[in-house]
Amino acid sequence: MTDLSAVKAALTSQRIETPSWAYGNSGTRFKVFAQPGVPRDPYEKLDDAAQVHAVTGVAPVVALHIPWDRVDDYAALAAHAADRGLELGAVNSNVFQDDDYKLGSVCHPDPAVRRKALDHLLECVDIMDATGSHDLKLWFADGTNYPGQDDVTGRQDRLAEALSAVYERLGDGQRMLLEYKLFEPSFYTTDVPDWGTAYAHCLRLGPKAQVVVDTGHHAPGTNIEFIVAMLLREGKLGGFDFNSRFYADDDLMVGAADPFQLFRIMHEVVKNGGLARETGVAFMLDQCHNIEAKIPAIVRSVMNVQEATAKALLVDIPALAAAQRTGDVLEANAVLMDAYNTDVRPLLAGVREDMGLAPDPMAAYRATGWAERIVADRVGGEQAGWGA
Ligand code: LRH
Ligand code: MN
Ligand code: MN
Repeated sequence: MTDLSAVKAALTSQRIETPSWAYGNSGTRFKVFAQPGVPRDPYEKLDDAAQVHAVTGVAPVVALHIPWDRVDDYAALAAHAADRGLELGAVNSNVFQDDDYKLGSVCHPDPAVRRKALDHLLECVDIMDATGSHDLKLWFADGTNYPGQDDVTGRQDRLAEALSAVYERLGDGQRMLLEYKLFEPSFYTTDVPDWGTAYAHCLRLGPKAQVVVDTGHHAPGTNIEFIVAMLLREGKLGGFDFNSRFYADDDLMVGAADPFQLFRIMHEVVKNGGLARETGVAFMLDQCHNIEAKIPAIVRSVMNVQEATAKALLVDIPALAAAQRTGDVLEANAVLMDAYNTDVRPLLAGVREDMGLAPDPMAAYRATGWAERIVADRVGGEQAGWGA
């Protein structure tokens, strides 16, 4: 038997972090389809994020990406967020969009390029000081395309040197989250390709360094929930970049391609205590809405994470443990599937009503008229987007 009031309390206090770049234009390398009404600057991205939080009640944190969200006054940006009931979350560094980084950033063979990349990472910590952000998210496009192109372990040494310089710069209550990715843009070696490499670096660095699991960054068929369980067990799961994929790093809406996988991941999180705020696991989205309307897509994504979380909370853990103890394979599997097959939408509608919200966030957003207003108001100027 599951304690429904505890389930509801957990769902009410969950915090999902939305990415500033999901509100702007994005596309593939073939075409960016511009959408009318998208934000023209980071302030307007926060205005849109506030709409997502207003109808879901669980998305009060917004991640930044520097330099896409470069502003003159980061304290003013944080104040703009606070005025809207939001806070600024992870600062994502960007050492992948400069000509100098053709052969890498912190792993580049040229010390001058490495210095430039490190200076950017340190600048991101300065920004965290100004915004009150706790997390620095590091993803490196570094790697090689051809066997023999560079020294594999030499690059690891350069990476370790840069990471430790950043680690030393972190203040109290700040941490660095290291994200891995199997391939792309590098096609032969990637310097942080998997959780083992990220974990090895974080372990050497210390407790303020943790691993980020971007669900789109694995080989097809990888058992992501096993990675999640292992990292949680070692106290090294910093958070997620949630999205879904059919092929590679597709950045589609989380829970759209494989809701069962999302449930399995959330089951490991819930079962191993990762939902508790104190563990610091950050539930971030990292998505691009290339062809669908952006704000409703983010609302839908938040709802998908909530649904997977609710199902995971409904797993009858004592019954599962009993079946596991007695080796009752079919019963153990049935307990898990019972939770997964529960329609949790009425439960979540009730949770929202208890929070003073409308039961259906998609309808609530449509009723605000915000979508029409931004199309009318945001004319002129450069529209912000991935890489802009
Ligand atoms: C890399 C990545 C990383 C970047 C983001 C825009 O593929 O997942 O998190 O910062 O995309
Ligand atoms: Mn990511
Ligand atoms: Mn990615």
